[in-house]
Amino acid sequence: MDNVKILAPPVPNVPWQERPDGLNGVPVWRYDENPVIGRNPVKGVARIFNSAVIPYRDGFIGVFRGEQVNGVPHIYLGRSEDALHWQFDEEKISFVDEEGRPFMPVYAYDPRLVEVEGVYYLIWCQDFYGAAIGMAKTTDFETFTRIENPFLPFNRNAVLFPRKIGGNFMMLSRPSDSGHTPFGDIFVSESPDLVYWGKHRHVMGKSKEWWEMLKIGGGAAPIETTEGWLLFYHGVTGTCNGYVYSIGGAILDIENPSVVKYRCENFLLTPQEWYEERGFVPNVTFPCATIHDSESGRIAIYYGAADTYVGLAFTMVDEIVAYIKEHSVVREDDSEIGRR
Ligand code: BMA
Repeated sequence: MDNVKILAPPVPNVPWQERPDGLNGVPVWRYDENPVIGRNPVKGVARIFNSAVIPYRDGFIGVFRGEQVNGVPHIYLGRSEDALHWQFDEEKISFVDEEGRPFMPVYAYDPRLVEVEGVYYLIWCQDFYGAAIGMAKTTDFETFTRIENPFLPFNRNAVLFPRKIGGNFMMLSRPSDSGHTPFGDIFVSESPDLVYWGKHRHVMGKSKEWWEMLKIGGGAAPIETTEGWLLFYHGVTGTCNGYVYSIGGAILDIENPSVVKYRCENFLLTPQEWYEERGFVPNVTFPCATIHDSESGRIAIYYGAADTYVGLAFTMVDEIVAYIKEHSVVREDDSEIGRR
């Protein structure tokens, strides 16, 4: 097996559980005490799911999609020593604009949390004449400064890369409609200053594989490895009873991430456990973050389950990269070699 390395700081306290016997060939396994976040996790919040966590100081911090008891989603801050047991603030995150005036989105969902050069960026979906991407930054998790919306509506799913490439910030996103979008490909855009975004390139589209033939969208922030950017994304299929969201894997070129080096034809995880198949929206596994340790190669994947819970799954960088490469099918329409 290739000796693949994660290129990121070590996180020795990454949550972890050894691989069980009896996997179906895919080197991804669930935490056996899933879900890690259950219903009614904090006063006024009925469900937490599709949420992002990151190492912070001696422990972990995260931004959580909390579905309030009035049904409207907002972002809540949570802290944890072990990334398994979380304490949430009762108040949703309130933002300020760049002049210091209060800003509260009408709604906010599917947050991501990515550190670039010591600044933590939140990216989420909010209202801007329909669903669009919102962004904010913080350095202390006390003041959250909203910055410009990066993209025009409609777009409901965006993920920042954890470092600049060629001097620019890079962001994956999935242009869409304002509803339950029955289409969608992943694009990448770049910006020198997080204000002006351009050089939009196609990364990859829905595929012929049945599990992702409706749409796809970026998931966790890409992990830099010696083989390229390891991306866990969501792939969606439509059935007679609704959408099914699985987790897919791809590896993008380090210097030009619009180029797909490998893309796994098989899903890496698909709804199977009760907390994935049963909930507010059945059959959803939706990755939003990983915690990964460059020393051991361990990767913990955080995913929303059935729009109701947060689940955790594990893999090893060398095993997952080998699996993606072994089962890779890159299509003509993937990468910037497609239409422009
Ligand atoms: C998508 C988003 C996600 C959600 C998924 C399944 O369009 O709204 O937040 O998990 O649908 O309901």
